[in-house]
Order: sequence, then C-alpha cells, then structure tokens
Amino acid sequence: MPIKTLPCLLVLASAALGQDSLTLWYRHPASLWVEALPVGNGRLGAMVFGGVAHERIQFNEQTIWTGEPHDYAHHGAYQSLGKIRELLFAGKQKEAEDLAMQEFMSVPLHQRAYQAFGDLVLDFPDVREGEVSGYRRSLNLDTATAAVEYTQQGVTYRRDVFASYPAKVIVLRITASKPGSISFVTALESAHQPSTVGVAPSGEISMRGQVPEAAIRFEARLAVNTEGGGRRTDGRTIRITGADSATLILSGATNFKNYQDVSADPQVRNDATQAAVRGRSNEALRAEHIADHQALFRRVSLELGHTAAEKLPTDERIAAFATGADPSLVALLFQFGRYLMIGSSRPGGQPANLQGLWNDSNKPAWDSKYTDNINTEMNYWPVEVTNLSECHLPLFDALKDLAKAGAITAREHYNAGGWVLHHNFDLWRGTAPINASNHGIWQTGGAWLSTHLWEHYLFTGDRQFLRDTAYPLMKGAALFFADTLVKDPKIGFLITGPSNSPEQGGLVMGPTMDRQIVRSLFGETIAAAKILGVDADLRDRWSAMRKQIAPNEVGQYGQIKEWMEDKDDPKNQHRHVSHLWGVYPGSEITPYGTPDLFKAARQSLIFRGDAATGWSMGWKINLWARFLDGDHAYRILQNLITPASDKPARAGLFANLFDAHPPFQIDGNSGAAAGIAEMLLQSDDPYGTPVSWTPVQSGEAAFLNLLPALPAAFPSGSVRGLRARGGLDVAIEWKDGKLVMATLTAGESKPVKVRYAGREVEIQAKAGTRYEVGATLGVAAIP
Ligand code: FUC
Repeated sequence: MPIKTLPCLLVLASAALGQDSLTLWYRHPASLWVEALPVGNGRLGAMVFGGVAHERIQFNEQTIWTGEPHDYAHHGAYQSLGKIRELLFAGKQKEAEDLAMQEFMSVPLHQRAYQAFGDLVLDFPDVREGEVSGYRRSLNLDTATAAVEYTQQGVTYRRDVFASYPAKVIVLRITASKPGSISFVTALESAHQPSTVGVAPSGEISMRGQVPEAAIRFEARLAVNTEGGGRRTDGRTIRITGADSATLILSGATNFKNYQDVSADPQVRNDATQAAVRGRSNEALRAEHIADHQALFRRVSLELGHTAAEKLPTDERIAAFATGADPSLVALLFQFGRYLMIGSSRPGGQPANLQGLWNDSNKPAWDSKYTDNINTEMNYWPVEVTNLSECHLPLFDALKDLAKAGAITAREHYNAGGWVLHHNFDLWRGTAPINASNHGIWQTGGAWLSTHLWEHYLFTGDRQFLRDTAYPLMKGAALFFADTLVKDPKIGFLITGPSNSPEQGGLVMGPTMDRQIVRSLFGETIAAAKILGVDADLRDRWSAMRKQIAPNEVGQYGQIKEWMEDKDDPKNQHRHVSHLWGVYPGSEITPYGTPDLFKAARQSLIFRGDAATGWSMGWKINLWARFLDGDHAYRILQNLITPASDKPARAGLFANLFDAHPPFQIDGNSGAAAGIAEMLLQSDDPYGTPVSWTPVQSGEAAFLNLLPALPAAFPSGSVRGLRARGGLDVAIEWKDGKLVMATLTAGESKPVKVRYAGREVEIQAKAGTRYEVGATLGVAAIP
C-alpha cells in the first residue's frame, strides 16, 4: 500500500513543538477508570491508574467476548418481507413492527459482549501515600508512554508503561534514583471466574481461564525481570525486594483465530510472545516501540497557538476551557483522537469497537460492540485525513467476514444476493437485525462501511487494494440493493425498506439516509468497476437504478426531509442527524452543486441544536465545517470540551480526555479529531450533486478547500501532514485568520483544483512534485 512518507521537515516541526504540548498530566492518581491513562498496541490495551502504594493496570485483549461462533440469521425470514412492506406502505407501522419482531429478527435477538481481561496489580509496601512529594502522572502521546513519578525520603521513583505493537506486549518499567530502593509484590487478577493463577516453571505468572458459558479461553502471562535485589514467590504472586530496577512484561492471548474458529492455544501463543522478548533489554523494547509509534503519530503536527492555560494539569484545563482561551487543548484533543486510533486499530487486529479496546466491565454499555448506524464509521473518520491509513485495515478485514456472514442474512432475510449488515456486529460477525424491529432493521450498515473502502482508495490511490479488497466487497454490497430496492407505489421512485432513520421514527420504507448511502454506494461501485475495466453490464444496471432512487427533498419547514413523508418536527433535537449524511460523511449535498438542498440541510442542523451526546457533537463539528462555518463548529467544540462527571453524563470529556457517553465511546474522540481536520482542509467536491458523478468523486481529479471553516479562535497556526483525496499531502500555515502558504505534495498525476477565500486555481499536478500556494492562489512548483 503506497502510504507516502513525509519530508523529515514535518517530523522536525512536530518534535520542535516540545513534548509538553503532547502530554496529558495530573497531580494525583486516577480514582475512577475514566481518569486512568490508556495505552494500547492494537490488540492489548491497558488503563494505568498511577496509584502510589497500590498500582492498578487494568487490561484488555480484543478477542475476549462472550458467545461463540454462530450464524445469527433468522432462516426463512424473507417469507414475511413482502407482508412487512405491504403493511408499511398501507401506513400500518405498528402491525409491521409486530410482525417483524416475530418473524424477521436475529436469532438470538441480541449479540454478544466485549469483556474485561484482568488487572495487573502492584503493591509497594515501603510507600506511604501521604509521605510522597512531586507526584506527577502523565501520558506522552508522542512516545505513547504513561508515566508516574514521585519522591519519598529523598528517592525519586518512576514507572513507565507502554504497549508495543511490534513486540506484542505491555511493558512496565520501574526505576528509582537510588539503587536497591525498589520493593513490591505483583499479581494478576482475572475478570472472569473461575480462573487459575500460578507461577510457571519459567518464573512467569500465568493466569488462565475462560469467559463463563462462552467459547473464549485466555491466558495472561507476566514476566518480571529485575536488576539487583531479591525475589520470592508464594505460587501466585512475585515479591521483589531491594531491586535497582524492574521490568514487567505482560502478554495476553486467546484461542480466537477467526469468527468461525476458536482452535488456537493461548499458552502456545504466549510462549512464543514471551520467548521473543526474553533477554531483550527495556531500552531495546522501548526504542522499538517509540520508532513504531512515531512512524504513524508524527506524520501530522497541529499548532493552534499557545496560552498560559497550557501550564495547567489536563483536568484543570478541561474545567477552564469555557472561560479562557486554550487553543492548544484543541490540538491535544485532536492528537489524542489519533493516539487512540493507533492504540486500538492496527493491522492484524480487530477494528476499534465502541470503546476502542479499553473496557473494565463484563456488562459494558451497548456490549462495547460495533454499532454501525454511526459509531463504527465515526471511529474511522479521522484515519485517512489525519494520515493513519493503515489503521483502517482491521475494519476492512472485518468487512471480509461480514460479507460472508452478511450473504447468509441477505439470502435468509431478503431472498437477495450480495451481503447486508444491519445496525450492529460483534466478534462473531452477526449481521442480522437485533434488539427491536423499530430500530434494529436498518439495511445500510454494510453499504455505509463499504464507502470507507472507496475513501481509502481515493486517499491512497492504491489500485491493488481497489481490485483485490475494495471492489469485491463494494460489489457485494451494491448487489444486495440491486436485488432489494422497491418502487414506492405513490411516487414510483426506488427506495429501501423495511428500514429506519437511526434511531427514531420506527420502522419505515425509504428513510432519506438509506437513499443517500445507496446512491453513493452505487456511484462509487460504478466508478471502481470503470477504473478496473470490469462488469460493464452491472455498471449500466446500477447506473439506471441510481437515477431512480427517490431524491432528497426540502420539506415544509425549509428542512431536508428525514423520511419519505414530510413529517419532521422542527423541535426534534434527537442526537442522530442521519438525513444530513449527504453533507458529511457523504458529499451529495454541497454548497455549489446543490445550493438549495445545502441551505435546507443547514436549516435541519439548526433545528437539531448544538447540545448533544459525545459522538453527536463529533458529527456536528464535521457538519458545521462542511457548512463552511468555523465559528459554529468551534461552538460545538466548546460544548464538547467541558468536564464530564462520573455520573451518567452523556457529554463532555473525562479527565483523561475520553469522550463521555457512559462510560465513554471512542467515536466522540474520533469525530472531534476528524472535525478539527475538516475545519482546516476539505477535499470532497463542493460541486457534487446527487445525480451527477463528478471527476473528483470518481478519483480522476482532486479538490482542496484550504481553511474552509477556520474559526476566529484559531487566528494563527499551522498543520502539516494532513492527507487529501487524490493522494495529496497538505501543509497549511495561516496568520491573523489568513492563509500564508499551503504546500501540497502530489502522490498522483492529476488535475487538482485549489480553493481559498472564494478563489480557485487549477494545478496540473505531477506525482512527486511539491506545490506552494499563496493567499492569492499564486502557485510555485518545486520538483
Ligand atoms: C447508537 C446511539 C447511542 C449509542 C449506541 C452505542 O445506538 O444512538 O447513542 O451511541 O449507538
């Protein structure tokens, strides 16, 4: 995959910002889970509490779930499909929902839940909480290391924790300023009972068990290496006395191979992981980890200006944000979103679930699974634009599974070809409608996720990916709708159904969001087939159907109609803004291509209001950016950057910057990161319409809108390393609210239209050439 490496200039600029602007820090240990600091290697995650006398490191492994390999399809459900549609067309929603509840839902009705793994605990017998000074707990996003420091009786102690992707382990290093001062007892505690904990012949602690009444078996393994001092074990714990330093290495594995196969041996996996790190120094592991992390993280730097507020601990900065300027907290939140993605979605692993991979509960909210009517997609909104393209790959691996499982659901529920995914999936790749017919029957989860495949192609230009991975999946998603779209008897247009506008209004035919998504899916699949020179007959068929899909319409309040009927309530402030999909993440409602729809969409967003839950604010930031209103986008950011309590808060940020949606959902963090990028750079086609399919949307040309939604709150700043559709790297510098210079590095040879402050210039870009664009759109090419 041709991910472009950036000029080292950008890396230096990032480093020059200094580590403090990329550090979260606190004056006290975490007392709540949502105050602890996350580290993750895309498979294992840990939350570091930073207690002085007692340290708790709560950890997860992505494949520890309840349940077992299972086909969730309701076999023969398609026999009720015609009747359900008939009832809906006849206005009998309740009867349709009742019938669907009986005949059309997933078996069983609910999917399975992501689980906690366990705790690595350490007790420091010589430390007394009240007698330490200089306590500092921190998370450095640039080195992806959580640290705790304090001084007691003249000795300064330090703990560093990182999760290494290359070494597949979590490393805890303990040091002290005076030799022989480190004493502690360490143990592993399981989140599942019964579990067996013992010290293996290798001297490592092994914790083995099984998720109760489920197929997943697991083992966590802890190696404790020390310099100096003594070691004792009681068969369950390891006690270290008087050491100079200690390095604890935690690995974790399960029997999960894939969604249909749980035949792996966790112990064999841990043997291999621990053998590979045995004898390696902490310095070597740390250097390898930092190099791996920074190869991704340092691709982007964002500078929004500095104020005195920056000197405060992070929790105090969140509390003070409403009353004073602290633009670098916005930059920190942006980079934290990227950090969480790197920590929870790396090639070879599972995609980031509702909580990324951080979860301390065996009954997590919404099972901490994958909700696809906004959340899973939002998780991945920042990855292309903020130069973390590889982090998208676990999602695409999951789509390969979902296309297989979803083909059974397509056949059994709709008597259709292709594949379908409804509003959730889990480790076992459930694709059938779950929970309740009024919101679980929503047909466009697979279609929406398939648009991510096309986006990945637009950003990377990777044709091999388009041919081997993207197109077969997109084609399957399109085939499903080619088989299932039905004619609305009143107006004759094609619509989806039964479905819903997430998660309100109940079961309906043809919600606006579905129509926007399917139109995009068809457009993108046709474009992909054209590039690959395949499936000419299907292209014609999809193209003809695409034109017949019921259009977006402006309703009685000047809004975009959310449903086929004009029944929107202007007082409805529901968190989902599904009918605005065509503005963002879609691009069929645009300022210059469809000015009337654009105005109506803006009106719909005004009706929905500015207050919302975590992820909903993430969506609104992106939408206000697409509405070219930076100050309004910033107002939503202000709503977001407020302290969330540990009460059932649904908005704001916890002390650790987790976006609250009890306990937290990573989508809000991702949505904010994507939204901040969208305020500075847009690369969708502002001339797009629902009917035409423009060269920009087809990937034949590129479009850059520089500083399209710059708020007054960021008068001067710079961003480097953003990516744009068309394979471009973009750096932008601005001062006093005006562009100073944009630097574009073209990854492909194609026309690039650049827009700034109402003017446009077209560059015939050549791959490998750098272009400098000034405020009056003068262009200098630097080969
Ligand atoms: C959707 C949202 C909820 C929550 C859940 C996980 O159902 O409507 O707010 O985020 O996903």
